[in-house]
Amino acid sequence: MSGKPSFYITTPIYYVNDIPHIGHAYTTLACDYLARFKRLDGFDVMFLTGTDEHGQKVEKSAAAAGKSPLEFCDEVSQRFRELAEFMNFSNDDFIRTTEERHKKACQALWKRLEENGHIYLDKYAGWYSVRDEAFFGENELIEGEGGEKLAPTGAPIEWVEEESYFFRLSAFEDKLLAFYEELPATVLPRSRKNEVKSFVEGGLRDLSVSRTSFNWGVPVPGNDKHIMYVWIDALTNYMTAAGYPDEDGEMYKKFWPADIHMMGKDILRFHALYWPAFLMGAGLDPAKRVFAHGWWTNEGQKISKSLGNVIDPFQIVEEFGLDQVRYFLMREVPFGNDGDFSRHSMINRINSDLANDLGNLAQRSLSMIFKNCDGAMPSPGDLSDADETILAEVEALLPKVREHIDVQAIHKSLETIWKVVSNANVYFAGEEPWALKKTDPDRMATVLYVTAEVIRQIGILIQPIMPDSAAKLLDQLKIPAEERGFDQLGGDHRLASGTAMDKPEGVFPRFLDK
Ligand code: ME8
Repeated sequence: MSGKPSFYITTPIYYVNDIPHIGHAYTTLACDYLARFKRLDGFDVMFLTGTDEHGQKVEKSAAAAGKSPLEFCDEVSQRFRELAEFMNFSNDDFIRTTEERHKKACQALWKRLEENGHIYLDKYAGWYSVRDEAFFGENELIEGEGGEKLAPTGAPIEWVEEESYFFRLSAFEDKLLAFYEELPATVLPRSRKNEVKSFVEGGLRDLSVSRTSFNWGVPVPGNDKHIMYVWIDALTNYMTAAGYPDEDGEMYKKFWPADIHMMGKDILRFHALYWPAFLMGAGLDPAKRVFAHGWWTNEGQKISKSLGNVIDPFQIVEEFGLDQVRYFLMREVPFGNDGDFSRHSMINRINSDLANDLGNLAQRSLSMIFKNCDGAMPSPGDLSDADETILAEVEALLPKVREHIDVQAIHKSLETIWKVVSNANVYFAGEEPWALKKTDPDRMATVLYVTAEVIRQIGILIQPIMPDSAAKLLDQLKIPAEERGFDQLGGDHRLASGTAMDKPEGVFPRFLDK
């Protein structure tokens, strides 16, 4: 293992009762962006995603498809793996809760909770929603159109009465409230933290953590009539992948506690409340941060299978291009807020930020170098104030971008970079290198060199969001693979003059709507 600092980031593990859609792609993309950023910034990164394969919901979906649960899980889990490859996600591991390593971790955690006196056997009588895989109190229910009782999410519920193990969640109120205040930002965005805090302050009831009415799950150690509640099983995946229960192992020592659990706001309570309580109960450290991002709608409507408006990530990438979709999803909506997917805004982003701003700047300056500087990177003469200013701006980017990354303000990290792209366009247009060609070729060479150097640094900085396009830009500038890390940013690593260039090709085409 290297002596680099570590960074462990996780996505939720997705249910296999549904094929992947834009919402799943969004969460994993956000993690991919952060993971790639950290790797380039010198961290030893572990980025985990995977599938949540146990529970009643999956068992029912498999039966409806006429398949055995495992057969069904194999197929859908594979679709999530394909999505990860297709979207160029750089996950280091892909976990499935049906794996043996995971069963081992779940049972070890359970035993620890039991040994520590946090689990007891009793009887559960109450409401359960299979769709949410969650229990609800009478006071949380809402009324459906026909007057029927529904879960707060609108999901149908059933009355459950069975013997069940319970986790003493009620004993963790004070510890949880202290934990939220212990680190500067255990739960982000801040509004979400307040939401979780008020829920805890309202009082916690013990949590039913086993079921006897179905089989598809991890058996409770010592009493295999009971299957573990699917959320205790699912949440443990984050530890399994870090090598738990081998607490002395290199992996565990390096990566636990995780730095960020990323998810949508729908499952915040499980991550910011149950999960830290389980871990505290087992005497283990909770993750340092839980980040709950917002919810995507489609052209203003809730995305749902029944409305038939589910956005297929495979299809939009086919249509708009991979890096274009990656950029749009991370740039369009303040990360943490809800967002709306519309073709109109997608096309706008592609054509303005990518084709016009960055694409044109790169294509125009590199073409001029190829045509007018003997096909090689020119040598700059003395730098003017305007040259120094734009170079200083690009060289000051990393700490600013890093600050946004540290609080997962993903949109701001991109906005900050694009502000410099936009200023570089103003610089380029103002210097008019095409006019200097005749009047002052040396000055033209300097302007082109400075612009190319700005593009080099922008190219390095945008690798996390658009890995393929950034690689094309850096290839055109002849930057070797080992000189693309963030340690190459700044004034000490400027472009070597005299390097032979190829005829550049546009990296960001305009999107022409049919
Ligand atoms: O909840 N907008 O799995 P899941 C944004 N297995 N994000 C969305 C979205 C939308 N419209 N729809 C889905 C589960 N997501 C459990 C998790 S973790 C230990 C167990 C994303 O397949 C978002 O990240 O229902 C949300 O939290 C997740 O998919 C839910 O995935």
